[in-house]
Amino acid sequence: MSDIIHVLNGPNLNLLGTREPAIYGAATLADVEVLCRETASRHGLELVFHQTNHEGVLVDLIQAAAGAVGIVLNAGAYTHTSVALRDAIAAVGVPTVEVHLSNVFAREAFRHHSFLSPVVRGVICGFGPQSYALGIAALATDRQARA
Ligand code: CA2
Repeated sequence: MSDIIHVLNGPNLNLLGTREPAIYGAATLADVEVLCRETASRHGLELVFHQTNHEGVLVDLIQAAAGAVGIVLNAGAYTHTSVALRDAIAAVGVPTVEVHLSNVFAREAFRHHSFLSPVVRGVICGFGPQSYALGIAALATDRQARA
């Protein structure tokens, strides 16, 4: 196994910090990346960080994470629609934490269902950018427990 954690971001997350601050906060995706890099380095892990607006590219990125310590995935709206992402997570067999900035359960009913939750290691939502840091810490702790 490598020492790498992949943080993958789905559609529209490139807009973070520029619109809808009441829901998603003021931090930009670049700020989230800095937080993830600091958290990974504290746990002695390397970080790969990507954002894409395209479902198939997310499938490719999940497959490319084969052999990694884990994946922290904010699939954005694809969380609620994508069988392809669910199949990719199940197929690659890398422990994956589904993260959301917002508390999806306090929002519209269509955000309460995730196609991904049944095949991930765990879900963290509602803590803003800290959801990502908590996801990285959880994967690092899991890895220690396995060692
Ligand atoms: O809370 C989350 O992290 C979400 O994954 C964000 C998705 C949403 O569809 C999920 O239900 C919950 C939306 C990401 C869109 O991000 C924006 C950021 C700034 C401005 C507009 C959209």
